[in-house]
Amino acid sequence: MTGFGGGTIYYPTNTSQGTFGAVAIAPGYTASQSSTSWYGPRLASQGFVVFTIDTNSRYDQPSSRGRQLLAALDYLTQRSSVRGRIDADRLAVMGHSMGGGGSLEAASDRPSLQAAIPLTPWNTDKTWYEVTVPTMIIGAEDDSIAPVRSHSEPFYESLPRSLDKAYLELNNASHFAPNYSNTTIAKYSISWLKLFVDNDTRYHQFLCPAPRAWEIEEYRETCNYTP
Ligand code: 856
Repeated sequence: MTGFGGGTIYYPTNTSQGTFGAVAIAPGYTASQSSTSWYGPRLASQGFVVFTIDTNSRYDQPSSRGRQLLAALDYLTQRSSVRGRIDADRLAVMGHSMGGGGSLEAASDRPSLQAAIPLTPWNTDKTWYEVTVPTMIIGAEDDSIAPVRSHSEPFYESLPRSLDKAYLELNNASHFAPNYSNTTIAKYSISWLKLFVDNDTRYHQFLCPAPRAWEIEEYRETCNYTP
């Protein structure tokens, strides 16, 4: 293993459907892959190869977590035992907290990514004008570690207006909501991955126009996507 701390690969077992897109997911500060493990079966069951990673050190900062996400995708597509099941042109990143901050770093550094989904992201860098990767930021209303007013919201607003971007704020949820099986996170992150990694336009209807539901405190989107 080079460039990241290992991890677990979850993958669709059906090989008659061709190749699948893949997503690497980074944990937050001091956390391990166990904090993101629920995404493995949840996303793999929808047709994605999922790599929940550990970081080299539990104390790595977002910029390092971003580099590790990209190293994990390189391992996944070039050297892993499931590389033959993956379409290397259809890759995405996700991450929680400092790992979510890392997913923004990865999107900034590798524009060829097809999607990024930062989950209650934390970063000292508040400006992401340079990102060209379709990005859905998921914030939590009651987050006191990465408050949406100083993290998710400025991140979202700094992304280019021309970008396919969305901001979903979970109602009555804490910083740690993304660590536990969450139907709202699953529904919208799967829709984002389906639309931008698989180019499956059937999922556009779930993202635009803005959904209204009690579990969503706020939703912003550009709805720039045109099939
Ligand atoms: C838990 C990010 C000053 O920054 C912080 O206090 C801080 C704390 C936690 C996290 C994080 O990644 O939380 C996820 O594993 C920043």
